[in-house]
Amino acid sequence: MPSLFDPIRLGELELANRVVMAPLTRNRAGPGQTAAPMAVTYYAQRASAGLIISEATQVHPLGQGYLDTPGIHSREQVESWKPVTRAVHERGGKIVLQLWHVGRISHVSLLPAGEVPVAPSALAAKAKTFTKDGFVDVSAPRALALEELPGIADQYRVAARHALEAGFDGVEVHGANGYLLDQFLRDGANRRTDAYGGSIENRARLLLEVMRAVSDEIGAGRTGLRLSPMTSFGDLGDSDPQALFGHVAEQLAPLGLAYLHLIEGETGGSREVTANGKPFDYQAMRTRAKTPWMVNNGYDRALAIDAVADGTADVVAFGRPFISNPDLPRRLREDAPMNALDADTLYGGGAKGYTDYPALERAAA
Ligand code: 8OZ
Repeated sequence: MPSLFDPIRLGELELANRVVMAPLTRNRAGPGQTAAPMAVTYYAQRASAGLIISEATQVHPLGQGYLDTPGIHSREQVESWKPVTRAVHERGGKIVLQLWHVGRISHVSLLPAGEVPVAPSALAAKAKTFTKDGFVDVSAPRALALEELPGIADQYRVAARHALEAGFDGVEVHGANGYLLDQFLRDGANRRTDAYGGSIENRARLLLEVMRAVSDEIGAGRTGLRLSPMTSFGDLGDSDPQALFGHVAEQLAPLGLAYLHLIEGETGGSREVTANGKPFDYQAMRTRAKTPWMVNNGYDRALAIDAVADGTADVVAFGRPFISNPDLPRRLREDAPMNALDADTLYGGGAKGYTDYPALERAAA
């Protein structure tokens, strides 16, 4: 039986174990939306993960939707990530960059002067974001013109190239949680009447073009994708997630991606969510994807060990447990006690709640 603590190969990515650090937004970027020096320590402390997925990182200035999140579009940003990837590699770890465009989940105060958020359709989400003035309603978006869409795929392509230049082992495209690519997928947010709206095939088109562009640029074996078929994040809604995500999986299969990363259920919430009265059948989607399978959302030690042992998943991503336990793989292996999470230091701030959670030796001393 495979074990959570066994090595595994996902495409071109060789993982020392199957405990993955999930992408975690921490809102601590430096000037110019660079990775701050503090991030070097933070990620290095977590290098014993089989794979680290970086915090969501915008591919373009219009892709930013919250205060102090890092980017990968400027030269300065590329340089700022190099010490991070070097420190993780020096400790034997692997790290991919999560590529993010928030679409309509943004506020004008976070965007270049005179710009408004972009979206498949000019429909505002009932959602809040965090700005320098605290939590505010997201701004009304404009619909992207058909002619702009090749440029969006190109933003991800360039960002993927930048990620490898910065020393990342690959990228994970953020297709989850109600951001731009998810907005295109769902009929609750996508009301377009062109080739990118309407049918499932049309709504999946932008995501698939992005995945082909990124795979073409850096290799599918270095490219993953995160999806959240059942989340209500971002006020999306979809009439038939099973059909939609089954189609996406089937279309991705020939690409040979490194992995698909599934948030099961409600992001950061219940794993038991239904659509049209039925739970989502993740294994049916997996059968069509024929791709290494990463699962996430509320996994504890027993659930993770069982999921890998019975083959339900190839690898398991942990979010909040990795914030408070930098040496999470060891703690899981030894069934050691976990540090408690400080919910007040998740978003923004300094070293407190970021780089000051102790590893096991120090906790025991
Ligand atoms: C928490 C706060 C802000 C953004 C996501 C990138 O949900 C995020 C995010 C999470 O995927």
